[in-house]
Order: sequence, then C-alpha cells, then structure tokens
Amino acid sequence: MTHEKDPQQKPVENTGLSRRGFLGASAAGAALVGTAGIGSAVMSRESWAAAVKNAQQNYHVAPGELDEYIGFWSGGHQGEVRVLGIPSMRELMRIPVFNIDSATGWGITNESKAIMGDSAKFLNGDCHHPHISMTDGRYDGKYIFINDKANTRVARIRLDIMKCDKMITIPNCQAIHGLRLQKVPYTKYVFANAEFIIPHPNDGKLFDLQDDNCYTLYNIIDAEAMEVAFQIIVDGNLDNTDADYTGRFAAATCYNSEKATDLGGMMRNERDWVVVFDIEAAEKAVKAKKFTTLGNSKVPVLDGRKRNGKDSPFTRYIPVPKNPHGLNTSSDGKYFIANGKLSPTVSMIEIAKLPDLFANKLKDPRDTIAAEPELGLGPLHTTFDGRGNAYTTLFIDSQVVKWNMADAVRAYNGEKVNYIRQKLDVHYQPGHLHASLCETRDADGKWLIALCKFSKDRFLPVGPLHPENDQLIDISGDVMKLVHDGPTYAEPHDCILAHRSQVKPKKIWSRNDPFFAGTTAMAKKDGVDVYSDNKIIRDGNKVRVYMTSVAPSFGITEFKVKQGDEVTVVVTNLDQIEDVSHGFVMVNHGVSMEISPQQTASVTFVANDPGLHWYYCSWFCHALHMEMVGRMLVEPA
Ligand code: RUQ
Ligand code: CUA
Ligand code: CA
Repeated sequence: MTHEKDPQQKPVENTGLSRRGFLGASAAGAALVGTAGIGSAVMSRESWAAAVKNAQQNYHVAPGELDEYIGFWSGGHQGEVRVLGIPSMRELMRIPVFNIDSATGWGITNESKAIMGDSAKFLNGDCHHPHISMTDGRYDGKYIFINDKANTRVARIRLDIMKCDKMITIPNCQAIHGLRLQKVPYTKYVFANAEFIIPHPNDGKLFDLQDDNCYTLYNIIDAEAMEVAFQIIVDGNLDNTDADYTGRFAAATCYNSEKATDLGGMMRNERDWVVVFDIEAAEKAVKAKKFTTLGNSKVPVLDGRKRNGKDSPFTRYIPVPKNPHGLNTSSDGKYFIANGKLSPTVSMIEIAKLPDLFANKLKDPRDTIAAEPELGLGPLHTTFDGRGNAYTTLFIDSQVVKWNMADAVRAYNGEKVNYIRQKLDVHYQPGHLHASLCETRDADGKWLIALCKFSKDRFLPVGPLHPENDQLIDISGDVMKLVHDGPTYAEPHDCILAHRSQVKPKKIWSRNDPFFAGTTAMAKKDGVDVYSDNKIIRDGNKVRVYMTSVAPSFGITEFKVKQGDEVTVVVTNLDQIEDVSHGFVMVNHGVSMEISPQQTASVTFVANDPGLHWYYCSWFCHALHMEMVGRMLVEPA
C-alpha cells in the first residue's frame, strides 16, 4: 500500500478516502481504507475487489488487432478532423476540412474548392465540436458535423468516404462555437451557436453592444440540405449547446448576458443563463410565415428575446451561476447540465419540467433546476457512463470528478448523501471530456477521454509550443483509472467516440460518386468517359487533360500546352485494389492531389512558365512508383 509514486494517489474529497485506497494493488487493503469513508462512497469488500479488477480493462491493441471504438477529434485552429482508434489512441486518418492539405489536395482540387464555396478564400479555420448524426438517439454513422469559429462556418463530413462534402457560411453571424445535433427522431437539424454579439445591420455605425439592434442568433440548420432553416435572435451571447431526447428542446449556455465588450463587464452579473429553445414552436412559427429576415439573407429569423419581461414563444431563460460553459444532455435524457466554470457547481435542468416552463405553469424558471452539485474548481464539460454517473472536468483543479446524478438530486433536496465518487488528477487543465457513446442512449461507460489543454512536463520537450494531452481513462469499473497519455497537435477541443460497428466506410470509391459529380459532368460535356478515356480537350485558352491511372502509370505521360493556357488535369484512378491510391503533382506549380481507387480528381492551374515540367505520382503505389511520371511541355506564347 505504499506506492509513493502513484500519480493517482490523492485524497478523494469529502470521503476521507485516499486514491491509494481506490487503486492499490491489494483489494483487501483497499476495503479496509474504504470502511473509513462516509456516505455512499463506501464500497463493500466485494465491490472494491471488483473495482480494482474491473479497472484493468485492456487498452493494449496488439499489432494486427483492431480497436473497438472509432474516435473523431477536432483539430481546433488547425482546422481538420482526426480519426483515432480507441483504446489504442492511434491516429488512423486525418480529414481536412477548414484547412488546406497538401497530401490530399484539399483546398487545391476543384472538387474541394467547389465544396468550400465562397469561403475557399480562407486558408484557416477553428473547429471545436464534431458530432455524429443520429437516428432515434443513436449514432447512424452517416455524417459528422463540425463548426468553424474563425470563419463562421459549419461543415459536414460524409462518413462513408471520410471526406467533407458540404460547407456553409452562416449569415448574419460572427463565430460559430457550440454545435450539436438533433438526436430524436433523427438528425434533421444541426444546432449552431453564433457566439459573438454584433450590430444589425453591421454597417460600421455601431461599435457598442447595448443598442437593441445588437444581438446574436441561434442557428437551426437543415442537416441534409445543409442550409440554414431558420435563426432565433437571443438575449446575451451563446456558448455551448445540446439537444434533448424528445426532439422538442435544445439548450445553450450564455456567459455574456451583460452584452459587455470587456472581461470585467462579462463577469458583472452574478448569474447568466441557459436559454432553452422550443424547436417545435419555432418550426411552427416559420411554417406560419411569422418571421422576418436580415440584410440580404433570405433565412427566416424569429425573435427569441424577452420583451418587457415577457418571454417569446420559442425561448425561456433559466438563470444559472455566472459565466457557464459546457452544456451536456445526460444520456438518460433527464437533464441539461450547464457547467459552472466560474462557479464550482453544475446546474442540472430537469427536461421533464420544460413543457410546464413553456406553458407558463412554473412560478420561476429556476423551478426546473433539479440539483446544483458542487464539484470543484472550474467545471467546463460533463459526460456520462450510462450507469447514472456523470464525469466533469475541473479546469482549475486539473481533475476529472466522477459524481452520481441521483445522489446529487437527493443532496439538493436535503438528504445527507455524498454524490462525489472520485476525483482523478489529469495532466493538465482539462477542457472537454468524452465517454464512449455518451451522447446517445447507448452510453456504455467503458472509456473516457480527458482533453487536457496543457501537457507541461508529460512529454519530451519540443520547444515553447507544447502539445496538448488527451488522456485515456478506463471507467469500466467503479473507479477511474488513467491508462494512457496522448500528445495532440493544436487543438482538439472535443472528440466523439462511436463503436466501430456504427461507422462503415467504403474501401474504394463508388463510380459516379456525388463527390466528383461536377467533374464527371464536365467530362461528359467534353464527350469523355473518365473511366476509359485518355483525351486532351482544347477550348480556347482552356485545356482539359483527362487521364486514367493504373499502377504504375498515368494514361497520359506527355502533353503540350501554350504559355498562359488554363490547364485542368482530371485523373481517374482505375485501380480497384484497396489501398492503391495515386497522387498527381505538377512540379513547381503548387499542384498536388490524391486519387484513391475509383476516384476522379481534378486540379486547375495556369501554365505560365515555358519549358518542360515533370509531373509525378505522390502516393507510393507500386514498386515502380518512382517511375509513375509524365511531362508537360509549355510552348512559349
Ligand atoms: S468549448 S473547452 Cu470550444 Cu467546446 Cu469547452
Ligand atoms: Cu501511383 Cu505512386
Ligand atoms: Ca457573465
């Protein structure tokens, strides 16, 4: 029992237990310490033994073995989405979204530029919240949606090909932050918070925010069409959001009810709020054409602000301690949980009481609060294990606290129970945390990821810029056990874990996939079948070079253009063997793209430099990969 260096050894607050007691190798010894505890944190000798044993869930995935869970990590201000296997924490893939990617040609190819639309001019993004589409509160494996705070966008990733297929810029807003999906009956809507309050119209006349024409909007996006279905004006600003399991409600935290422009001002009020949206009521108003529009945008806009103390039909404001941050729906569907950040508490809003709140049957919106447990310093986000426990990150304490929701409610109602189960040190300053399947009815309480903002001394030094530290925690037993440190590059705000059976990507592309439909349509107009033809089409000073590729050669190994021609190279990879991806790089032209089996990809550039220019395949595809080359001759004008 003297594991002096045990990093998990720390007193468990309010229990009199030490972490050594929870995690010592000797179950019998642990049981002895356990009896010194009080309240519900006491475990029987049997459950201690089981706890120690259960916390031994294997996280080692041997070479050749596959992970049980697939995780999607936001790349933060790096802009991409990363795919990891859990529990190995191995990075499996990167999906470029709001960034430019040299390997796949994202942001370079015509197909990706068409998806990025007008916003292709931006080279940066800042994504935070990846979420998997659902049917009846369970992941359906179809899409991932993710926000871009930096350039006010929302993007969709098709999970069958693991590529971004839609990207939209949200009108009338600045900075999309919180993003969640409708869970029930299915992901018809994506809910997206525009964080910052701006003047409407934003025409350079107002710089202050107190004017009535300064506000922000809650965005309800049609997930299939990827168009903003409608927007709701709110009081205050918007931070994080989540939806319920009835399909009717969504909720968002507001930290700037003050409409302040500076730090001090944003902390002035003792309470900010959670705004709850009645999505059904809002939908009805839109259908009945009871909306306005803003500026040039045609998106229906509803006013969800309080007017003279009167609530709108679509919104209710529930006061919670100042500057809340994360908003998480418990996987049992009972609570919206607002995380206190500046307050050591989280506020549990009872979703079953919301119909009464909207029907004005409650005296006080605070009557919806089922409990407000005190957890520790800096609670930011909460996740769930499907067994009635919640886990909250404590940013300032650098801990994850495990607590029991039913006991928190009992304590709030005056019973003497201890709802804290365990506090585990993490390294360091955790923001989000995410337990396996926790956003769905299937929350299975096996693995938890704590996404730590600081890594400090946990890895070899790599200069002033440090990696972050995503830690894997085994929560399958009665105690949490830290099992792995995972360095990550800027900045995985959030991640999401699905069971591997819930995501079924294709191994090779389908012919005529909509991803490159625009390109094959262009080919058809040129009388070209991309699946067989190698042809050069001249169209004024535009030249379209259609070629196939089969390892290890391009269908066209030389072509000639005139200086100043706009050249479009279209490559279709005819290989049908899994994993035989080719690339196309035109040297000294900033041209690079991936062409995976049965994919068509295209890139357009201007041939400005007279002379011979080599092109080559950039993905190692064959023993003769180096020989997979061709030449372009640019004849002087
Ligand atoms: S927010 S660290 Cu961008 Cu998800 Cu809380
Ligand atoms: Cu084709 Cu390398
Ligand atoms: Ca505030």
